[in-house]
Amino acid sequence: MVVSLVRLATVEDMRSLVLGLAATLGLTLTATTAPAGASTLDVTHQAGAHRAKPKVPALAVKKLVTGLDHPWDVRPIGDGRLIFTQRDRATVSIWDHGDVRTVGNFPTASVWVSGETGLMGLETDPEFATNHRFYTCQGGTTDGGGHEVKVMAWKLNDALTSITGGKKLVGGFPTSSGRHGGCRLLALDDGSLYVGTGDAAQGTNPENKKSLGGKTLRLDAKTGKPWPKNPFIKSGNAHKRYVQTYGHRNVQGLALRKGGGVYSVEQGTYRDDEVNILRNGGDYGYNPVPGYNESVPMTDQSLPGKQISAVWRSGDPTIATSGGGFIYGKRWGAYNGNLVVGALAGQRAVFLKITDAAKLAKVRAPAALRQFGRIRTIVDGPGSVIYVTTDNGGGNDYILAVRPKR
Ligand SMILES: [Ca+2]
Ligand SMILES: [Ca+2]
Repeated sequence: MVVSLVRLATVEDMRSLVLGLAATLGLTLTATTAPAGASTLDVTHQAGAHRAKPKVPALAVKKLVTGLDHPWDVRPIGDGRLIFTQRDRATVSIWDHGDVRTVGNFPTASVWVSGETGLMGLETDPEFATNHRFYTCQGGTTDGGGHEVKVMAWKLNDALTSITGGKKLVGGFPTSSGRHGGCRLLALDDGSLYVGTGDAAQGTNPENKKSLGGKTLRLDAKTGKPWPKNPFIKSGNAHKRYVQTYGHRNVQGLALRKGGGVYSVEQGTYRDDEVNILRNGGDYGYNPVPGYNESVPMTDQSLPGKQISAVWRSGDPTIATSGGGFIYGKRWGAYNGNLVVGALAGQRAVFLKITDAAKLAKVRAPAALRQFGRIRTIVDGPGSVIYVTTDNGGGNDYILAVRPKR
């Protein structure tokens, strides 16, 4: 048995095993009494001993960058620096130890800014340190004079002061007034780029696999081509080949769990914001027809086929969830491994403990993050820091640096 135990790769595997063993032995261990680093042998030897519960840490919150307007997304780029987008200003900026500089040559005037749409998701290439590539999801104007949401790839110069090249990876995401424009990006080490899109407040988009709206998409970050493992890769329809999951309303969060897949965050109607675990080819059950009928369920199991239930949902009313990220580090204590989700209308950050079987175990919303108004995006930084963007507008937004207090 020991031989099979050592093959277990992840902390989550170990935790569930510890719990399983504890149940077998008649112990009273719970999820919170099995510390992340505990080995199976520890538990066996210390059966009945009291182990310290991971504590819920107090949070230290610092206004790191001020004077922003709808900062939509942010990434750490090494040496304590950050790169971030502002939605309506349609700028890319770099924060370098107190100095903020706007990246030169970014074509701000070409970004279509309307309502919820503008310069939104940003992602750095996994090899950004050497290739200086990053990606944005943004509104744009089509050749025919209409509008679209699209994903662009950019390259920065060595000094990280200016754009030296740009390329459209994929476009043609539907638009209407700018409502439900999505749009979040997540790059994985394997070279794939995930995109979470909005349904443009058009009822037929989410369940229509030939529309890029109300989807998660997956593409090759270098070429912009559909990722070869996509579920409909053999389709004759060019859009459908990009689709990874469908039946979404407005995907504004994508989060990679270490060893445990990719999760999405989307905004509900008047009820049921959702966190979902993405299953290749999965239907997430939003079908607001006829017209744009928002009285339908966020996951309508009465649709043909199987609709995948949410891991977490807000219930009624919604809190308007946007970006989310898993956070890691021993100093986070009971928050270590949580998915942290920003809420706009709810003006908070929701810390979700999710089991390795993708089941919700605990929900917390610490008071320290309830005093900055609307929260857009949560990003795990190096060491024990998370970056949080606010979304209040009026040029008075922040990027917050949040740490567990020692
Ligand atoms: Ca759903
Ligand atoms: Ca069904």
